[in-house]
Amino acid sequence: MALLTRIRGPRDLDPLTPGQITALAEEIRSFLVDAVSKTGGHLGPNLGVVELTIALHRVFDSPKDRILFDTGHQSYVHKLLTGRQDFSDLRVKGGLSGYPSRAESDHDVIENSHASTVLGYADGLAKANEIQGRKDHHVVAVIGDGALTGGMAWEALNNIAEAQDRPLIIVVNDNERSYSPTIGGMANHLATLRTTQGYERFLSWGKDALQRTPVVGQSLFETLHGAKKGLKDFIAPQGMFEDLGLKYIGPIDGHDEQAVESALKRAKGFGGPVIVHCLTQKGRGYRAAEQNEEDRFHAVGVIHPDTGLPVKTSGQDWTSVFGEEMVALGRERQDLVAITAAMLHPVGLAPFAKAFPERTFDVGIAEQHAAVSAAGLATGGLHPVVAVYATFLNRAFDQVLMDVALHKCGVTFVLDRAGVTGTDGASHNGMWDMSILQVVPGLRLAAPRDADQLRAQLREAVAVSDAPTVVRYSKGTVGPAIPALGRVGAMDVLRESPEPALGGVRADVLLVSVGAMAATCLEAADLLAAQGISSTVVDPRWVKPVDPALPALAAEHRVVVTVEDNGRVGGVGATIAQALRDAGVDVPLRDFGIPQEFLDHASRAEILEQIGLTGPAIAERVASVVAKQNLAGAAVDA
Ligand SMILES: Cc1ncc(C[n+]2csc(CCOP(=O)(O)OP(=O)(O)O)c2C)c(N)n1
Repeated sequence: MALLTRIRGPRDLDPLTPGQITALAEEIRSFLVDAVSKTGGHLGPNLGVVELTIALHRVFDSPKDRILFDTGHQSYVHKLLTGRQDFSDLRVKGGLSGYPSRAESDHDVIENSHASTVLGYADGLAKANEIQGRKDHHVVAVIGDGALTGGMAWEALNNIAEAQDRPLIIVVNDNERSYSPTIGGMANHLATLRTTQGYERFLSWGKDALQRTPVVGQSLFETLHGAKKGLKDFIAPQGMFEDLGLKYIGPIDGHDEQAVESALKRAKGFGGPVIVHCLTQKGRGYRAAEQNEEDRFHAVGVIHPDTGLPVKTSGQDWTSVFGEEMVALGRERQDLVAITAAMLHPVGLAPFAKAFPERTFDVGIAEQHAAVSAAGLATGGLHPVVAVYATFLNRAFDQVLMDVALHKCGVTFVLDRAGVTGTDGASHNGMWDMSILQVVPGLRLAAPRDADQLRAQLREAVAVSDAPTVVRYSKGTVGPAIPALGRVGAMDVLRESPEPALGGVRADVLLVSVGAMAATCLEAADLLAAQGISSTVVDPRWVKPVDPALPALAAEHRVVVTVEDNGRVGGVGATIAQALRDAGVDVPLRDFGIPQEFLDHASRAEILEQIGLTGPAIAERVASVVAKQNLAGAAVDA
């Protein structure tokens, strides 16, 4: 790493010769493979942007010039060139974040890591430069072809194009893939066709692909086809961008550093909005990644660097339980369709897509569209299952509310990675869904505690045809099955306590466990029992609406405790507290959940420990509440 270790900041790149730059790129690639194979992380995307990032930092002067990365998973090379070369604790508590992080460096500007926002930020920053007279400051936004499928990117382009003399450089990092090949991404298709295909092939590709795919779709095909433009306009991508009012430079070989540099220099001098279209290869230079069909090692766990194979295999995960059950359901019900927002494999829909390709829709990184399109599918007589990561449903809140719920559409949303996910940091924790969805009239929300419940509740969810249903579960391996001992109302009883005498107390504590917190609640109950405190543990299964039997059951206990892997504000605990008040049940309630904070990256276990969502921490706090109750009771008796 003779060259890399000499790069302490971007300006150290300036004196390098072309030969040294090639050598540096090679060093960076072997550094990335070595480091990321030990920690896990976004290997493929970063291997693809090595030359591009070097060129960006040679041509622009960060942090004076703002270099922004959409999503931010491709910022490892940027980190290496801006003084951060200790990757030993990447994504580990206290170590480097897996995304840009403003706490880490002045060179990092945005860290939201939800896709397709970078052009919006860039628009705002460029306007700020203009208003404040910073003529020599540049704004450069790097966006992937995948992120370009998101509607927000196009809303921003529409605005950016309006100011012809406001400088803003958009670098399209076109590797033709999101995780899987980008579907409907016009930049990559048009670029491919510009270099390799002719007009006739474009037309036949257009008929075949555009009519069925998102973003570009039928109407764009017709516009292109029907507009009677010249051949050049059909096959040259600048037509489309320049029609929008954006200068287009490209396509550039994104692995030819010199070529990228010279394109960026032209763009820098242009003085208005300009697109630099770079063609790159995800996983470049690492065979295992280049050959990986599924996602080119978009994100890996710990792997053997020589083979790319995972170091450890874990038990069955929630995602695959869902994936298998979807195939079974698909066989039983012809009306079942599946929607993914560019994450077919990560959300477990690949087996369904294989079995029922005509009933699977990849809509691009377009969660809002996924929800509205699902409303349309439901209105048309089908039952859509929209599978997304919990945190990304945030973006489609209004569509869930107004388009699905208001229209009483039978759509099932399956939220993977709900709750604390940890290593991806604040933006990826799925801690919002059970709060924002509480406000949606008619919506029913299930939080399965184990694989059996996931299968059962998915079936119950897709049976609802007149309202949105949601099934949410955690990241990673499913724990062992936790059988129900009985039922109260529709709630599973996981730990029983004796039937009370009329008006009497059943047990000291009623623990209401949400989803995967069941094992934690049972552990807390055991620890409380060891201190002579009795408890009942129930799993409501469907946490919205509140089970009508819950207030009466609560009234048979001295303290009610709710435990959820979701933000405390407006979550299940808060909703149950309201239901108890409405029913006139005044039993004290303590709600355990995630504090409403942006949590720094760390493992799930470390975060749960830190926020007190463990059996011992819950037992300790509940014991002190019970002790206070005892004291209060004793005072009343005296
Ligand atoms: C709103 C939102 N939905 C989904 C994701 C998950 N996601 C992260 S990266 C990615 C693919 C990005 O593809 P592209 O922009 O082309 O970047 P590349 O990884 O190919 O460089 C997706 C779907 C996200 N970050 N944000």
